[in-house]
Amino acid sequence: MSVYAAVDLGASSGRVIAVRIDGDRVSVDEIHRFANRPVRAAGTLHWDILALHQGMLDGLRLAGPVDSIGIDSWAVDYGLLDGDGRLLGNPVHYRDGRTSGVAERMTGELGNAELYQVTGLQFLPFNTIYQLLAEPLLDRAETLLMIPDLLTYWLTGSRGAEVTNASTTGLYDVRTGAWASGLARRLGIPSGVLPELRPPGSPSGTLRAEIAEETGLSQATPVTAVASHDTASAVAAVPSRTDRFAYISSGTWSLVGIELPRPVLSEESRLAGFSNETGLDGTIRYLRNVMGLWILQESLRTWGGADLPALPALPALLGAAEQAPPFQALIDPDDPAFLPPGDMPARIAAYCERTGQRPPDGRAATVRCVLESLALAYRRTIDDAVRLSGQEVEVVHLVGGGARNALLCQMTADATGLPVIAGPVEAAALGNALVQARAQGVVTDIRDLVRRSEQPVTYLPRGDQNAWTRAGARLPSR
Ligand code: LFR
Repeated sequence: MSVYAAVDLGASSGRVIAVRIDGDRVSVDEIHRFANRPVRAAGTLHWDILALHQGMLDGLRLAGPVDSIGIDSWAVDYGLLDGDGRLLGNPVHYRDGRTSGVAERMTGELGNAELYQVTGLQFLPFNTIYQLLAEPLLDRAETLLMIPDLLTYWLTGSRGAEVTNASTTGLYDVRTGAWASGLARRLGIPSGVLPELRPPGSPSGTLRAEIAEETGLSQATPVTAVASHDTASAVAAVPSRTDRFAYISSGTWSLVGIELPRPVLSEESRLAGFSNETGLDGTIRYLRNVMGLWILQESLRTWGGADLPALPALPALLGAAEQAPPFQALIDPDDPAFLPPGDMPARIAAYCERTGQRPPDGRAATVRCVLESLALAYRRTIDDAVRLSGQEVEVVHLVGGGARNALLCQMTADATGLPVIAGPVEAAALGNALVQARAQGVVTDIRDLVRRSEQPVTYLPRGDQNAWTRAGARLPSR
């Protein structure tokens, strides 16, 4: 039996998960979960990177001996190291306001169309490239490390840039699979700060002596570069039987798209807001960021008054939402008003007033509004992905925490008219661990193993398709 530690960092919590593989049997054990609480200091929203590092070390100690360790997290954010390898400043949260207006100012120097031709990334104000243009510490930096690469460096002393995460920076050339150094230079970003690229599956060193001591693990424990962008790990673990599938990686964000062998870099695709992110083994994750369960999480936080979502209240609310009348108020989840943290129920009400709708009356109606709107945004995104890529889709795989939300899964099946296969919930951690296992020769076909070891739930479309089509027409197209 082999054991892999998957460190999986999400927007509100981090986890260390032990994945055990014994032939066809795969077990997933959450060893340690710790809060990821962003900290606002002197007007800037930061990640508490030291708490994340410590949470990871605590989890590794609890996990005991493992065959390898891999780290994945959200994308786009980074730390800067000085010439002595010391962290310069605390990594800033992508939801911080420092990037507002940056992209607009930059467009004079380099058009969005030209940028898309190279990077294939949808315009998101928080992409690393825009953060770097607002970064006061850049000229003192020797090395830029994305969050999982920074934590890897702290574990092993080895520096590198894992490819799937590098592909979300806006400084990666999706056509050639190399850093877009020319583009970086033109923007005044010293390309020397960008470390050597590492494909998922490659070794990232072994533990520093001090880390081995603190965790009780052998110093020889290898750290493996996995698909370190959480979405890339999640898509790697989609248990598809066919190429004709769409995926929804549903957590704080919903990443909705298809997998392609080559990027789609057309002007139409850019205008529709699609990204070509790099996936495992050079695949392209052709997807759009849909604002996701974030709107629901922030609503729960507002109602609960707590710092973390009041999860115990969720099942009852979902039950009430199911009974609430359909298609009352609808929002466009991708409206920029929903990006920053804050009082989502108030923003939903404001959105409704702005668009001539009556705001949802009470919590159940608000939850129904969010879920129906999300299902419609999924439908819109899958339709666009099919149209722009020419790839047909016959099934939707919904993975990540959202796969637990039966109402959302059923609505997605109803809205898209396609079967929805929900699960695994732990897709990112599984993808993370199975890339490690493959690198050690323990696994050959990751998706095949997920298919044989997991029991996903299938939701078939029901109800009146035309009602969803009419409701979809109430949302703006992208
Ligand atoms: C999901 C995710 C998305 C990325 C967003 C910000 O956790 O990684 O793929 O666009 O977070 O980094």
